[in-house]
Amino acid sequence: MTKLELPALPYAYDALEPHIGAQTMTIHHTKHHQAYIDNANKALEGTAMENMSADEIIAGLAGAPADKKAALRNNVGGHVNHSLFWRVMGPGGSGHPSGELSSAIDEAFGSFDAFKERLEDAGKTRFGSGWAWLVVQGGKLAVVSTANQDNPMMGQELAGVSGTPILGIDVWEHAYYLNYQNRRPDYLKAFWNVVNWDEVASRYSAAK
Ligand code: MN3
Repeated sequence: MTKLELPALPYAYDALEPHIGAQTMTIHHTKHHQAYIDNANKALEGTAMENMSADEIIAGLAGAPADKKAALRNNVGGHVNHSLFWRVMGPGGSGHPSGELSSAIDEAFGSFDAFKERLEDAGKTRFGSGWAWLVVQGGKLAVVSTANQDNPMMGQELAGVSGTPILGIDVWEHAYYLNYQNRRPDYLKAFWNVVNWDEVASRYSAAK
């Protein structure tokens, strides 16, 4: 059977300072993400989904056993979401997209600044816990948000939105509380300092 495993963080825990602190990154990666993985592996045990990839599992939740569906949705969702989140961040980013991703953002949203405002709004207006996403939908870019650990790849019926995420912002309090307390908008503004645009661009090329 396949077991889901915690992916190594591609940079040091303090690499995103001062925007996201080392303590937040350490707890988020080794405790929160690990807990999703442990619970996902428990829920997968003995099911026909054991040998599927995490992406396949969340895209195929409709076919999951009824008594496992909620656990798989929350925990494989949490694993997929955080696996993307660590990769689309990094130290020393350029601060802005380039090439065909930059043109696609201008085309979809009018300008890079207008896009940033849209994604920040999606994060601010997500009540409670969830994610703000930049997704590719039918070859075009869109901004959406999901509740809890839902992912646009789960599809319209479950997640309320669809698409392939290429950038995601975790707006659960555990992602920002130690640095920003209740000030989610400040965290969202600071997030732009840690985006790895090369990674987002390569995900865009693969998804479009
Ligand atoms: Mn999280």
